[in-house]
Amino acid sequence: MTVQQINPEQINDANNKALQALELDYQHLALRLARDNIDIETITADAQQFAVALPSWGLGTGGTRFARFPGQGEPRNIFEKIDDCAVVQQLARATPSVSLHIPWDTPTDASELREYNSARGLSFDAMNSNTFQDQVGQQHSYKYGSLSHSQEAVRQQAIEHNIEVIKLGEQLGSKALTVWVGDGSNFPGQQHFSNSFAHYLESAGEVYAALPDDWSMLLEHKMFEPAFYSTVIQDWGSNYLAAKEIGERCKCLVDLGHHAPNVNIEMIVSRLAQFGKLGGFHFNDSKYGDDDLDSGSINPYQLFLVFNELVDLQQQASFAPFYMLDQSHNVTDPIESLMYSAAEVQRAYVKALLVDREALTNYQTDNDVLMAQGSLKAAYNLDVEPILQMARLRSGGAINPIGVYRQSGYRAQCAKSRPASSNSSSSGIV
Ligand SMILES: [Mn+2]
Repeated sequence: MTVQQINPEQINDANNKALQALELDYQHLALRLARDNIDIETITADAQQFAVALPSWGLGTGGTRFARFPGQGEPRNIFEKIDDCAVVQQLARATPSVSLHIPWDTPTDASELREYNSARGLSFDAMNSNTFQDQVGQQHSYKYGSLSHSQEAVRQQAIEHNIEVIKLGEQLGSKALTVWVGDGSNFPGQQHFSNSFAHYLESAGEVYAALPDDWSMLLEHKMFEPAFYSTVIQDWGSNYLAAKEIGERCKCLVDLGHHAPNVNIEMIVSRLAQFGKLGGFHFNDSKYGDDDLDSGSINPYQLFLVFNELVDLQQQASFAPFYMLDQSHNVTDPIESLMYSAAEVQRAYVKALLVDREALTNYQTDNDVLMAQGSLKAAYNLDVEPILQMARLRSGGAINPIGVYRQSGYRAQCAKSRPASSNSSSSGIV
């Protein structure tokens, strides 16, 4: 029996009220798609299968390097974070797994945590290590880097941390390690570019050597921050070089916010995938830099274009990258943002499924530029909301997840059962 966070009767009542309108909208869309020889039932079934992992750190209110404004009833430990993830999944039905961040989420008993998670219908996605900040009692500081540090003892400590994360992940049923390091420099001359990259390759290679056979290692690049002059794994080029050097199951992870403004991310997706090195995705949105805004909130067309590449790849070969939301919810209720964002990512996926790929290929071959771009726009401009709603309904979720969530009073209940801790206004970036 799955532990239900929200009363199922409440979901049923709300769904029953919304059902008639949904059925009409769905029938209308089915007729519309049938004119293009698309079977709505196939698309809805695909939408039901779509999954994107939840970041454990996304359940608390985020912050910037200036301040954090705590929300009410924030989760205080990994079990409460899982409770909140279960609410997201129960209502929105696109997020069946949780990605942990170690040591933030280190459990005292791994099997207890695994059981708690699966009792709520969830599994564990990629594990995230953390060598971008110092932990209490740690012997060496990461102030000047971790896996790429100029001193061997620091590198060794960072390697050992990553190996511990793998071991914990094995106990939890995870199948991937995501490695992001903040290593870099703030001044010209501070760091020897090729030496630090060589150190990184050697250290990451040692972590890879400890990887179980059925695991993937995902390297995440980020253009800048916390280092503002140079970053060791700064771009997809450095990432690709590293992943290629380290081993076959070492792949690149693309975070939408980790590129320079206006960079063509969908082309990066295509390039990495073409050479078998696209391993995962962190979804979010941005206006200026690594803003960590909600997926699809600023540039939903870019999200669609990314999925256009992913669907194209999926249809050519077996291709199963790790998908995760990676957002910072500074001014919204994290549960609401995650439900909304999961649906936005799912929406981009569904729209990408509707692209007439045969026609697109022909337009490309004939250099019919207007119709080629028009065939993408035709899919993007369709309103697929009835498909998303029907997918949620059929998977046991809510037609209107945010409406049901607000009605349930879950947050108010948490505000009572989870009093704010004394340091809750401190801390910055999640
Ligand atoms: Mn990320």
